[in-house]
Amino acid sequence: MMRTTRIAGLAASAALVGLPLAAGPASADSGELTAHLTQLNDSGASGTAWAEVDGNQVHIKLETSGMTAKAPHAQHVHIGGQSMCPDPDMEGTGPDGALKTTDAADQYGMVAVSLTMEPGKTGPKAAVDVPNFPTGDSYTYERTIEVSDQVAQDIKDGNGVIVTHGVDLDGSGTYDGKAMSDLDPKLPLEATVPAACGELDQAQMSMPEGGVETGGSSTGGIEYPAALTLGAVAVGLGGAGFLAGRRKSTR
Ligand SMILES: [Cu+2]
Repeated sequence: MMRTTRIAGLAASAALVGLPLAAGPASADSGELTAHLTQLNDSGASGTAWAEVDGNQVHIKLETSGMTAKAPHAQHVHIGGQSMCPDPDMEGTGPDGALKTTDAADQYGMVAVSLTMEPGKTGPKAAVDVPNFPTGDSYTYERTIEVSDQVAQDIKDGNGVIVTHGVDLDGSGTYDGKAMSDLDPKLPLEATVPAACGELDQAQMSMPEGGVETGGSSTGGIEYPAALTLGAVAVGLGGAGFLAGRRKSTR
C-alpha cells in the first residue's frame, strides 16, 4: 500500500516536469530493447537502434552512419527465422556473392514492420516504399508505430531484427546495375541489399533524449506531432532536397 502510494506520487511528479519514467535500468519485461547494427555486404555501415514497446505502440529510434550517401534506405524490423543477423561475411546469390535480402531470411526472417517516415505505411507491404524512407549516409530516424499484438510481443521478447538496406556495391555513386532486386523487380538490386543488421535485445541502456513520454497529456502523449518529426528528419537529410521532393510529389 505504502509502496503503491509512493510510486503514484513519483509518477505524478514525473508527469509534472515532463520526465520520461523509463529512465532506470531496464528489467527483462520493461519493453525496452536495443540493437547494435553492424555491416553486411562490406557496406561500412553501422548504427544503433532503440525500441520501446507499450501495448501495441512501438517507439523506435535508429541512428546510422556509413550508409550509401544521397540514396534512400529501406529499413525494417524483421521477425522470424532464428531472430539473428547473418554472419557479416556471409556470401549471397547476387553478383560477386552479394547478399540479397532473401538470402538471409533463415537468419532474420521476413519484413514485419517497415520503418518509413510519415506518411508512409508501416506494414510489410511498405517494405520498398522508397519515397518514404530516410536518405543519406548518416541519419536519425524516430517514429511511434502501431503494430499487432503478435508483433508487439515478438519485439518485446527480443525476436526482432533491425535491417537497413541499400548499398552502392559497384561504387558508381548511385543504385544501378543489371541485377534487379529480389524484393521488387523494378528496383536495382543495390537499392535493397542489406547494409546493416542488428538484433533487438532487452535493453542495457535507455533510449536517449527522452523516450516515450508516459504522463501528463490527455492523449497519453505517445504521438509526436507529425510536423515536428518531419522537420527533424528533413534537417537530418539536409533539408532542401527532401522538402523539394515532397513539394513536387504533392503537386
Ligand atoms: Cu529489411
